[in-house]
Amino acid sequence: MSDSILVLNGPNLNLLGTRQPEVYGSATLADVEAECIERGRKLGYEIDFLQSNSEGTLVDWIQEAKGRHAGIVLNAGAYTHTSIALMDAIASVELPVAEVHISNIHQRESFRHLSYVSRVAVGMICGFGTFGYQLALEALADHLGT
Ligand code: CA2
Repeated sequence: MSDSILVLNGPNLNLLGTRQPEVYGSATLADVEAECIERGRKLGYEIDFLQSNSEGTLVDWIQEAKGRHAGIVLNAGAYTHTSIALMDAIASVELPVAEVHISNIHQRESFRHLSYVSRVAVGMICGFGTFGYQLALEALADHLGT
């Protein structure tokens, strides 16, 4: 069993902390990465933290996670609501995925209410700001039995 968790971020999340703080808060993605590394250390997991704006790159990284990581924390950004390709990649990789969203997607526009990722994730956390990444790591570590 690998002792590392992949934290994967989708499109536009590189902009965290620079715009729309009323929706996404003021923490930058680098801040979130540092918090994940620290939380992972406490839980006994190394953290690989990645972001891409490209759907294909995210699919590649999910496929490559097999054998390298014990599980994935995934904020797929807007691809959450559109990407059958990401859903299929998760379904085929046979690793537990904890879905996370900074905002409460169910309080927002109706097009954000559908998540293809939720169909194949173990569970989903949303609405707790960037602290949701810590909650997702805790939940995934518990799921993995540590
Ligand atoms: O709430 C979330 O975490 C989302 O996954 C964020 C996505 C959005 O499309 C999903 O519906 C919900 C958008 C990420 C964009 O991130 C930005 C951060 C700061 C400034 C601009 C965009």
